[in-house]
Amino acid sequence: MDNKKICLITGINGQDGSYLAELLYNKGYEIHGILKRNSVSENQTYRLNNIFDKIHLHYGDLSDLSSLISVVNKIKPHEIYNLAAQSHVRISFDQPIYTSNVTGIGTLNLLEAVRLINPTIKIYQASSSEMFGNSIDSDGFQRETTPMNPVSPYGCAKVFSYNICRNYRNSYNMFISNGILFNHESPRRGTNFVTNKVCKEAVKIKLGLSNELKLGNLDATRDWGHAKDYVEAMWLILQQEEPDDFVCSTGISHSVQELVEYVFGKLDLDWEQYIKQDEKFLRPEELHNLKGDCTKLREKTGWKLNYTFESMLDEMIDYWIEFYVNQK
Ligand code: NAP
Ligand code: F7E
Repeated sequence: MDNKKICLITGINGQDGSYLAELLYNKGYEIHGILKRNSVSENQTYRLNNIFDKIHLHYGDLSDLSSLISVVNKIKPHEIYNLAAQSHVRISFDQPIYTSNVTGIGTLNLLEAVRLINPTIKIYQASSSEMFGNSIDSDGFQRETTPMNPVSPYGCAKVFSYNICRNYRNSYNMFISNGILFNHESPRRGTNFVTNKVCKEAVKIKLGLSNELKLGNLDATRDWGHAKDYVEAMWLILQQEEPDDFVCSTGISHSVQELVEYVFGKLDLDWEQYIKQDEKFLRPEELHNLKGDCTKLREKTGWKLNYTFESMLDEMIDYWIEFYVNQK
């Protein structure tokens, strides 16, 4: 009999989904993922290039309950990692209803599919530090007990998902855990998120391919870690004896300006010559400061960081240098 663990990853072609698929493949899992239909299928799976022929992809969409029922019924997973979302905070102000339907109600669709088919399947829910909004404990950190006051449609949708997961866990005795992850980045990060936007555009300026970078708020601070470290936390969270909720963070925060200074400095560029402010990148309501305390995760699971803020950005800068130099 084949004892291979089977997992289903929603959002498998996203930043985190692709790293998680690689991690779980190396741990011996049979990997399945859902992919939503896109008119340009060529680019949709580029993050999965390393393992494309070793995984199983199924068409599915979090907003389509019937597709979730079909795939859960067909593959009979032991673990589901729900990473699919409209995950961009600024865009959630432009598309609040779509974001709520996918990032909020989409989670409920998945929970219902699992409850109806096999409620013993373990579920990881990709919760977010964006749920805290501007709540901060008196010591400057956010942790599992910090009140949630979201300041974006994305944050509101994630709070719904977080709460409905806890409600299903308590009501139906299901194994559902929330990872409350702070910002995490990598060369696979979408280039409309600030870290990869800054790395990509600074490299273009260095190579003479551009001469300015338009940004929004430089004063906000974030607790930035590397996605590779954070997918390890997702797996550890589902290996615990009991379902629970965990903050995952580095405990160190930097402002957007510090991020810019580091990246431009690394490339021997004077950032003040190139940065322009553009209102287009401001949010109607900003989340000002994020810094997480992940003591519970470290103590209960032994999770450790392998990357620093600097080594993560160095990897991202090197990725873009190689990308543009090879393209020339
Ligand atoms: P990402 O790169 O934006 O990936 C999102 C994934 O969801 C993509 O694979 C996307 O597919 C898929 N997706 C979007 N709408 C869908 C739908 N209706 N049905 C099925 N799939 C859909 O995000 P990420 O950075 O990997 O983050 C993973 C999860 O963690 C997300 O839920 C995000 O909100 C959450 N999170 C992220 C961070 C962070 O800092 N990265 C922090 C906390 C929480 P397409 O690309 O084909 O559209
Ligand atoms: O913005 C500021 C912006 O879009 C970070 C998502 O993964 O993490 C992510 O959400 C900060 C904000 O990430 C630009 O105002 C300045 O203060 O990279 P971001 P985010 O909004 O923190 C959380 C935890 C998630 O869960 C989300 O899914 O940078 N900023 N200028 C800018 N941001 C962007 N995108 N673009 C700018 O030009």
